[in-house]
Amino acid sequence: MMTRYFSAILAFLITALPLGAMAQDGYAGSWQLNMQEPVSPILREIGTFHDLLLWIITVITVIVTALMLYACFKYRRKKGVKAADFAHNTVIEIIWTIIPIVILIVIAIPSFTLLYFEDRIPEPELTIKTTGYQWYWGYEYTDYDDLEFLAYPIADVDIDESKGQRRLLSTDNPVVVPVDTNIQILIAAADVLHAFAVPAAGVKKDAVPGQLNETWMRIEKEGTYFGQCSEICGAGHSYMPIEIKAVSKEAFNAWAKAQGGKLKPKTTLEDKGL
Ligand SMILES: [Cu+2]
Repeated sequence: MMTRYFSAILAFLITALPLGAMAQDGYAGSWQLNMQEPVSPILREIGTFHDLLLWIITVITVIVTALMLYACFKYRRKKGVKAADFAHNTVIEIIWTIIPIVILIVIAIPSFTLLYFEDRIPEPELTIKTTGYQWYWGYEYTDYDDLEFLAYPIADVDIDESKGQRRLLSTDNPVVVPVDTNIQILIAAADVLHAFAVPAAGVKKDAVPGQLNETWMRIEKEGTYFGQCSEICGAGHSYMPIEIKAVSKEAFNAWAKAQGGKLKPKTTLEDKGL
């Protein structure tokens, strides 16, 4: 029974690992094991932190397994050998307290740095407010007058894969954003908890009714990036995808104009006499 279980895992790893290299841009490929290709600084930092943790956990697992195997064989019951009966060893107790503290500090410093890095961008160049509804997303480009829309998934029968559309991921109104721009994302919810998540940009934040959450992204590569609501929010939870189209700044301006979006005059504190 156990052998069959382990050979199933082994078979999965052998098949999955080479295929894992077939990662696609903007969405998870079949059998993909690792994270998506980063297109925003946040996901790159998350990847670096993930690799650090992977090293730490691998080294700990190897050392502990080796130690256990060694102890099992070396101190197994043998004829004529009397077991030692001491119970304490001050030196070893100090060592196994200090080492975990050091490991936790090594993890905590980059972890908190990353949390604050993801939290907000000091000088956003564009702001998009997104609102989660049961079951679709609404978007407002708050720097513009009258640039807001709702985005619903495209029905299975209407999906055209030749146009790059993907089932349960493509929407009728993709969120168009300019590349190389600091985009502040404000996240709200109108009814229940949702979560706004775009894996390729390393973005995932809860949408909470009565609260405005914030995160940011800076997409460095033109393309289409998909995400999904990531907080179980009811019967239609799997039908509220997020589709982001990153285009050049010129193409973005042309799109905003075509949508009827008029840029609001920027107001600074100085303009208000403060
Ligand atoms: Cu939702």
